[in-house]
Formats: sequence, C-alpha cells, structure tokens
Amino acid sequence: MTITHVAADTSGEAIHEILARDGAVVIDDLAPSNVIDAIAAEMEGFVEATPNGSDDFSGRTTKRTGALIARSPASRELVTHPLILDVTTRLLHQASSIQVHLTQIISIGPDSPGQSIHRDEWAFDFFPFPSDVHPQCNTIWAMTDFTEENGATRVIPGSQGWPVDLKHSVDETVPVEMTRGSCLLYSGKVYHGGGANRSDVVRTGLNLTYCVAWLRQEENQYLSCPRDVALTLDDELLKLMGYKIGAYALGYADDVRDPLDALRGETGSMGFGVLPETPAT
Ligand SMILES: O=C(O)CCC(=O)C(=O)O
Ligand SMILES: [Fe+2]
Repeated sequence: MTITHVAADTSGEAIHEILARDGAVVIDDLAPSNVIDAIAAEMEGFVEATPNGSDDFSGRTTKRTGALIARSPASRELVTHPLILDVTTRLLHQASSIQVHLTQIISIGPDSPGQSIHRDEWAFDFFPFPSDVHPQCNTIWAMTDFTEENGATRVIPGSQGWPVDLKHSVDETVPVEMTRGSCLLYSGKVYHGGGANRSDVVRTGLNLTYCVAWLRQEENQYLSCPRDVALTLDDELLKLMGYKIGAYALGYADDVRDPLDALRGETGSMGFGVLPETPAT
C-alpha cells in the first residue's frame, strides 16, 4: 500500500475520507516556501542550542525543539491552518473541541537509526481507545525534502484499526517522501516512526499535533509560551492552545472564570452554559 498525495486545493471532506481510510495522507506543497524559510530562520538558534535526544525513542542523533508558538511567529499560521483544522475537526468529531497537543521541530541527523514503529496515542498511558475513537490528529510539515534516504517518516497505511503491538517492523512501512512545504497528516492511531537517515544532511520536519480538548496536552502550552507572549496572541490561537473551556467544564480558572479573562486579568464569570441535549457520538 502507498500513501495517497492530494493537491493543496483538495476539500477538507475529501482529505478526511482518505485519512479515515488509510490513517495518513500527504497534502502536497501546502506551505509557501517563504513561510518555511521564516520558521527556519526564527528557530535556527533554538535548534542549534537543542541537545540530541537522551534515549533511543527520542533519537540520540535527533533534536526535538519545541515552543514554536512562542518562538516562531511565522509558525502560527501553520498551527491555525484552516484546511488542517477542518480535517482535524472532522477526524476528532466525537469531541466538542480540539486543542494543540505539541509543536516540535524534529531534526534527524545523518547516520540516525530508524525510530521504533509506534502509535502517537500511546502517550495517553496506552489507554485502549476504541478503534473508531480518534483522540489525536497530527501533522508533519516537511522543512526539507523528505526522502527515503534522509529519514522520511515511515507509515503503515491502513494500520489505524490494528491491535496494539510494540513489535511492528520497518519492513511493513512505506517512506513518506514529500517536497519541502508538503504536509503529512496522520491519525494518532496509525503505526509510524521517524526513518533512518542514511544521507549526510539533516532531515527537518515540523510536527504540529492536535488532540481532543478533554485530554492532557503533550507539550504544556501554558509553560511553553510565556504570559507576556500569550497576551499578544489572537483569541483563535489562544483558544487552540487551551485558553478555553474544553468539553463542558474543563479548564476554567478560580470562580468558573473564562481562561481568556484570567489570562488578561479581567473579572467576570462565564458559568458552564447549558448541558447539550444530545452528547456527541
Ligand atoms: O520525525 C518523524 O518523522 C516522526 C517522529 C515521530 O513519529 C515521533 O517522534 O513520535
Ligand atoms: Fe510518532
């Protein structure tokens, strides 16, 4: 099986259909190259200062550099990309709202071995989510071309409904080759892993992931983005970072205060609103 590629003007509905069927899909050339250039320039110093991973899963010759929303203003338009949010909302449709899960540049250095094949939703304590409940939807934006040789992400298309198995091998996967600016969208359920880098250049991907708003975020957005920076961000992005009530009653401040009011030091109580008559299914 291969990974389906679609053009950047494909509808969210059509992309979601492929994502639900295969667990992964590539949107070709979605980010303009000047946006990727700007993110690379804003993040260069942070990436340089990032140490390699300290375990095999993180990658001992791989760097993971986070806090993109605070550090890279140019990344914010990818975090809030309307097509990505459309498809993500469709995949996570059982939840009443979604949020940012993590933001991370993954730089796989030359001679890196492949990462073990895994599911990202295992981060939630290996909770056995039913096969039709998607708690997480992910992107990896190619900041360099992704090739088989330089460590393109490896995916097992169609594996999103498979049983838990920690021993899937790289032979079952296909490399997600894509051009700089293209975006791999994949469910938190699909088996995948970073590829081995057998080239002499660094493979750079921007991992921006989302989860349902009733789960804990992998990257703590309240600590990764200092308050003085958060105060400069627009409401849409802040809400996506978690400055909103998730589900019916999660995440308010003190006297049932809207998180945005609390961030800005404003008074006022929001209350819980009315319970939905029909819970989402
Ligand atoms: O860098 C990649 O291609 C994938 C990394 C990954 O799957 C992870 O760190 O969970
Ligand atoms: Fe992963």
